[in-house]
This record gives sequence, structure tokens and C-alpha cells, in this order.
Amino acid sequence: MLKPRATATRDLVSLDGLWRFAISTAVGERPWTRTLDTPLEAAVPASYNDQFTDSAIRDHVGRVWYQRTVRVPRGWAGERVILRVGAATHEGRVYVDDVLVAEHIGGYTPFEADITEQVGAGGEFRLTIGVNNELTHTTVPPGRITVTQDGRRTQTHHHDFFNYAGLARSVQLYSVPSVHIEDITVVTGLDATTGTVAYEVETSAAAAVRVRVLDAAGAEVAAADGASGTVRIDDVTPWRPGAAYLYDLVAEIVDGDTVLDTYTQLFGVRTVEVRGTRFLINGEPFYFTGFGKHEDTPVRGKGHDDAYLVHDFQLMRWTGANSFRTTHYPYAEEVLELADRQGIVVIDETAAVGINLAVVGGLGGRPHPPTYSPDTCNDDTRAAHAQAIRELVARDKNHPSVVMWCIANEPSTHEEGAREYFEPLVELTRKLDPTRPVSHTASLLTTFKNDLIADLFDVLCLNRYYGWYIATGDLATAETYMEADLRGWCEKYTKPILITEYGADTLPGLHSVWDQPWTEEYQAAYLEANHRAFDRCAAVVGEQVWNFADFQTSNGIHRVDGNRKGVFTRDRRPKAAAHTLKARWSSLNGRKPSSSG
Ligand code: BDP
Repeated sequence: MLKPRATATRDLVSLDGLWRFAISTAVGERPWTRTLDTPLEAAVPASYNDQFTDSAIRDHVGRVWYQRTVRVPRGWAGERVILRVGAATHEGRVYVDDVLVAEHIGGYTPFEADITEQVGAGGEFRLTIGVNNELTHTTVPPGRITVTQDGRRTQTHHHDFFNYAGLARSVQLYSVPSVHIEDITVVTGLDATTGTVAYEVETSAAAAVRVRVLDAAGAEVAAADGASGTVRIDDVTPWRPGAAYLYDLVAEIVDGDTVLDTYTQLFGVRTVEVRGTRFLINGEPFYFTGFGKHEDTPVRGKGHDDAYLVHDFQLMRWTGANSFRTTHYPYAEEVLELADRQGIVVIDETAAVGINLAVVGGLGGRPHPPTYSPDTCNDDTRAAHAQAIRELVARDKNHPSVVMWCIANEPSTHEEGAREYFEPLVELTRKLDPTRPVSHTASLLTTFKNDLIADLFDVLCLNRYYGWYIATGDLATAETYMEADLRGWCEKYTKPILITEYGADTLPGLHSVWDQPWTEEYQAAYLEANHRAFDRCAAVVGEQVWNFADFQTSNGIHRVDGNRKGVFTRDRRPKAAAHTLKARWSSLNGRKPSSSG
């Protein structure tokens, strides 16, 4: 799926700004058929929850309505008019005047509607988008709605981050010519100093296609005729972690000398491969340093914000981080584009977080409902999960920064049904993209002894909290547990191990000379104890701390104004641990610590 761009044959209009806004209980039936009768306006892009002071809005479970008037540019006669919603969390319905033009399930991937038949160049229309934040056992992520004694509906789910909802990414209107490019896929290879670029251009109707490859200076380095093929770039400059280099693939639909449509797809030439216990980028072993993150900022919630994006990348670079995981859902496309340009390595995750009812039983393994059953995660959940994978790969397949798919965070992997649930999803991911490794992350409840699915995946991604949820405050024990855990996996599998989460809640300004959880010193010492264990295991190919910054959660007794495992505060000030990471990571430069055993 192409990201809309203004090109010589396409125009793009942003519909961001203030929209009329109401929750469903505040307006009558079929509110799209008239001007929304509401005193409220909400900013787009942003989650709506924290924009208002009314808890009935913040905690609303169900649909909300956004509306604005849109004028189609007068020069668009004869063009196709497409409306694109960057994300409607978790389900969206789009109306142009009285007509339903699009419906989409899944809160973090874009969707479009061709509204050419409903609108006219120069004309105005009423655009209404209904967004529903409900999570059920057949959505991704899953959740459950219950009704309180006084009749209020409440939402529960098996992830800790706040269920921010609304239109958190841009809404855009764009034009394309009647015969146009619908999609482009680029797969690159490296053959010594030559880059290979296999490309495929999909068009809306049979048409003559030509492509040109331009280097970063704009010089043409390859060209070909035809909608698919392979071109070669001599003396290629590969895309490397920390040293990004991007080429343009200029695709054109031509009729003789006339260019009917043109779209430029950026790409980088790089390879990714898992060999034995190593993770190779361009044939060289890569050691991940970085974070699990969230799209989370005050007031905006999960709303995309370019200033935070730039600042977060600056801070990551400052710590010496070379990578992050899009925990726990696909991030805005702008994030991946900046990662492409800055050479930051990305593990791209679906929104499948919390496919796990064993967490209800806790670490003590108390009885809990089965995760995989007709009444819990079932065939419909898996179908929604499959669709989430399809949409993720369709959107992000061309980003050189994306080196691995992560199809689920901390699912239940030891219960009956886990293998039946995951095997087809792994197969699907590999079919959609044979070039990238596939992973999921394993929670503390998944051990090398009880796990039923690890062999299906390429990399063992472990989320481990020794010294926090286990051996709390006892870092000596935590270190031995961590090491024993790693050794267990190493003995069973010949696969790279990536620590995708480890972290400790920390209140900035709280200090102690002793190993006291919640203090800044403890967070730093916790990380160091874990690092010592990682460095003793040769199969460890990287470490991503949980979390980059403090983030908002649902209310809960072990959360103080959110999850405080951030190395930075929610307003991006460093805790002491940021300096600990900077000292370790700055010198590594993508290589494994030399002391490694
Ligand atoms: C992990 C989850 C992550 C949580 C974290 C925590 O993957 O989303 O925020 O635990 O408890 O299990 O801090």
C-alpha cells in the first residue's frame, strides 16, 4: 500500500486540524446525516481521551464521532479522489455526506476509500468518521467489555498501556489519474559491490510502465521498462545501520512520451539474514541496542507528533541506541520513514498484544480460562490477527529500516492450542515476505521447558524481568536467573537470542545507597546486572530496554501515574539509567561487547 505523496501527477491535501467531536451517547441516531450537534471540537491527529476534562469522554467505551467539511480542490476534475485515514483506533466507519464509503477494523493501519463518485471537483462535502474503541475476544488486541453495577460499560484487556483511541494519525485527501500506480514492491540484494533491485509495479489497468533508479544525488544509476523485473546498481552504496543511504525508484505509467502517472518509492539496498545464532545485516553480525517504545505523549495520547519523533530519535542516538521495536502495534509511517533516513533498525510489530489469559493466573500459575478456545482466542481472532499481519506487511514492506516482523507480544505459548494458532500465522508472514525473519516475544511465563512454538520462529525474543517482577531488589540472584534462563534456550536451540524487554520502574528523583527498587540507582544497577548476564551468552544478539520513556497505563495498583520503566520520563528527561546505557552503547556501534562468552 503506497503512502500518499504529491507528485507531478498527484495532489495531496491534509485534513488535519480541529474536527467537530462527540461521543455516541451525546448525539442521536445516524449522526452522519447532519451537522453534528456538539459544542466540542477535537484535534486530529491525536487520541481524543486526554484532550477533554470530562471522564465520561476519557473512559467512554464505544463509538465517537468526528466531523468536518471538506472542499475538493477545483483542479481535480477527471481525477480519482481518494480519502485516506492513517489510523482509526480500533475500528472506523467513514461517511461522505450520507453515504458509507469505508469500514475498517484494526486500530493502527491505514485504510482508504475511492470517493470519486460521491464528490465533485470544487465541491464541498460533509465528512464524518465514527471511531469505535471496543476490544473483544475476536479483535487484535483482544479485550473484554463488562458492565458495572451502576450500568457503565468498562473495557479490560491484557496489556498495561492506556487504551487511547480516535484519529491518532493524519486524514488526507489525494488525487490520482484514472490509470494509476496502485502498489510498488522492492526487494534488494547485494552481490559484492553490485546491488540488485527486484521491483514490481501494480497498476489500476493494463499500462506501459518504466522505472528509473536515482542515487541520493539524483543521478540515474539504473532503468528498465516493464511492470516488474530486476535492475542492477554498480558500485552500490548499501543501507547500513547508522549509515543510511536511500535510492529513489521512480515508477511511471507512460503512453508514448506522455507520463500518465508517476510515483517515487524510496528504498535502501540491504540484506537481512539469520545464520546459526547470528543476525546478519549485509552479511555482517549486528548487535541490537535500543528500546521498546510507545506512541505516547501528554495530551496527544497516541497522536503522531513530528516534534516528539525528531526528539525521540535524537535521544535514542544520544544513548547509542541503534534500534527499537514498535511495541505493541504498527507506528505511524512517518516514524519508519525517519528510521529509513537515519539508519535506525526497526522490529515491526503487529497489534497482537495480550493473546494470553495465563497472565490472569500470574507468575504463580493460578487457574485461568484457556487462552485458545471457542469462547476466548478462536478462529475469528486468528482471522483478525492474519489480517493485521497482511496490512502490516503491505504497508511496511519497502522500509529498509524494518529488519524483522514481530507478529505477537507475549502470547501464551505453553497452552494447548498455541501451536495450532501460530503455525498458520508464521506461514502467512513468510509467504507475504520471504525476505525478513519472523519473531514473537516470549513473556516470563514462557520458559525453554514449557514453550510449544519457538521452533517456528527465526529469532528467540525474550522479555525478562529478573530483578523486578522476580527476585525483586536482589540483583545478585536476578543475574544468575537471567544467565540460567539464557543457557536453557541456548542448549535447546541454535537461534539468535534477542532480549526484547528488561526494565525496572523508577521514580525520577528517588535515590538510595542500597539496592532499592524504584530508585534511579536501582534502575541503573538492574540494567548492569542484566548486561553482565547477556555478555556471558554468545547467542545474545541484542538488548532492548523496556521502555524508552514512561507511558500512560490503565489504572492499577502497581502503576503510579503510568508505567515508570522509562529510561526517560514521559516529558523526555533522562533518568540516571540513560547515562548508564549511553556509556555502554556508545562504544558498541552495532557490535557485540567484546567480553562476550
Ligand atoms: C511486559 C509487556 C509490556 C509491559 C511490561 C511491564 O510486554 O507491555 O509494559 O511487561 O510490566 O510483559 O512493564
